[in-house]
Amino acid sequence: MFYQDCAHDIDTPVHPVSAPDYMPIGQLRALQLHRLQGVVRRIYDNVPLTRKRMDERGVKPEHIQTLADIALLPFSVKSDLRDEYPHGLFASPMNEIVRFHCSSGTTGKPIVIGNTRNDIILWQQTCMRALAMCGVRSSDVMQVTYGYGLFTGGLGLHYGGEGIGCAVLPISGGNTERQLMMMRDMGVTVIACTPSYFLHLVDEGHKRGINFRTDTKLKHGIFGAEPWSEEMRTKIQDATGITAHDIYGLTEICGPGVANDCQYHNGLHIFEDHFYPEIIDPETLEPQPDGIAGELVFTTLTRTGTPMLRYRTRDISRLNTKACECGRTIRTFERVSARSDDMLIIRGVNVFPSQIESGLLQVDKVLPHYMINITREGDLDKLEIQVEVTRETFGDDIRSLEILRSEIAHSVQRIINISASIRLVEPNTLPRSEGKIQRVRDMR
Ligand code: DLL
Repeated sequence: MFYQDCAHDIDTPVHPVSAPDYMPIGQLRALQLHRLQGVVRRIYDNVPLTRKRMDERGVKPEHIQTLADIALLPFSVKSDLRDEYPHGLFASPMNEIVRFHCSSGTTGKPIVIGNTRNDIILWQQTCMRALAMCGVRSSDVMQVTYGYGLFTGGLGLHYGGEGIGCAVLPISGGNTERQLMMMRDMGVTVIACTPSYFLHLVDEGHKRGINFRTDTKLKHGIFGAEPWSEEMRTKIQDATGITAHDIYGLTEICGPGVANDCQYHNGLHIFEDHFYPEIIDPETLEPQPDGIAGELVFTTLTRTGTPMLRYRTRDISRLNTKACECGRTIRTFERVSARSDDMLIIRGVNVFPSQIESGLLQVDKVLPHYMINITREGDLDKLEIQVEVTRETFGDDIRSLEILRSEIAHSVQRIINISASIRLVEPNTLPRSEGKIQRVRDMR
C-alpha cells in the first residue's frame, strides 16, 4: 500500500492512512472489544503461562463481554518474557514468524519478540500513521538514524517511511561526520533519531559552520526511544527551525508507532485500535481513571506473533481527558518522562545496572564494588563507571593499569553495546550500605 499521490498537507485533516485516527468513538470501542475478545482467545489457546494465570483466576475468554472486563485479565511483565525465553509467549507457530526483534533484559539474555507477516504489515501501518501525523509526505527524504537490527527503531521507521512513499536513507546510528554530509547532500527533510543524538549532530554541525535553517532542508524530527522534555523540544526547534515530534513505543508492543504527537503537541495519540491503553497504580495495580498519573499498560489487540495482555511498561504517564484540536478521536497520554523501575536509558539504549555488573565482574582483579555515574556533556549522555580493583593492581606500572581499564571497558561494552569510561579506584573507596545499595548516580 503506497500513498505517493497524497497531496495533503499537515492542516488537511485526513491523510489516507490516518482514517482510523478519526473513527467515531462508538465504532472504535466496538472494534476494540471485538479485537480484545479475539486476542484473549488466541493467547488462551496458545500461551500456556497466560492460560494458567487465567485459569487460576477463574477467567475464561468468554468472560470478556465489555472493555471494562479487561481488568479481569492477568498482567504481563518483562520478566515473563525472560522466564519464557526465547519463544514461550509466542502465540503463532514458528512457520508463521517472519522476523524477531529483541530488547535487553535484566540478565545477559535479551527478550525476544516474534512477528508474523501480519504483525509486520500492521506495524508498518501504525508507523505510517505516526509519520503522517508529523506531516511526513511522499515528497520527503527521511534519514533514519535509529539503529537497524534487533532494535526496533531503524526498521520500524524505515518501513513506515517507505510505506508513506518517501525516500528513506537507512544510515543507522553513529558516524556524525557522514550523517551531516549526507543530510546536506541528499536534501534530507526528515530525520528520525533519538533527541539526544540529534542535539549532538546539531552541536557538531554548528562547530563546522552549518546553519541548519539555510544549509539543510530539514523540516521534521521524529524523536523518541528515550525520555525528553518540552524544554528540549524548544531547544531543538530554536536551534534548527524544524518541528520536533515525539514518537513512543517499546519492543514488547511492536517498537515505535504505538503513539505519536500531532502538530498541536497535546500529548501522544495512541493508535488504540491496535494498542489498548490503561493506566494503573503501580503499587495496588488498580486501573486509574483518565487524568490520573500511573503506569502505562498496553494490550495488543491485533498482534499474532507475540501478543501481549495488559503489558506493564513501567513508564509513568496519564491519559488526557481533553480531546485534541486536531480532531482525532484516539486518546492521548502525557509524554513519558519517568519509569517506575531502574532501567537506565543511556544514549537511547536500555541498560540495566546488573548488565554492567556482569560485564565488570567477568574481568579478573575487579572487586564487586562499583558506582555508575551518568552525566550529560553538551547534549550527549556520558557513562562513567568507578570500580574497585585489587590493591596489588595499583603496584603495577601505568601501562598495565591502562590495559586493565581497557579490558574492563570492552567487557562492559560487549554486554551493553555502548562505551563507558572506566575509573579504577582503590578497595574500600566507594560507599557501602547496610540496606539497599545505591549504585547509580544519574546526574542528567
Ligand atoms: O525504544 C522503541 C522506539 C524506537 C521508540 C524508536 C521510539 C523511537 P525499547 O528499546 O524497547 O523500544 O525501549 C522502550 O523506551 O518503555 C520508554 O521507557 C522509552 N521510550 C521510548 N519512546 C519514548 C518516548 C524503543 N518518546 C522504552 N519518550 C519505553 C520517553 C520513551 N520514553
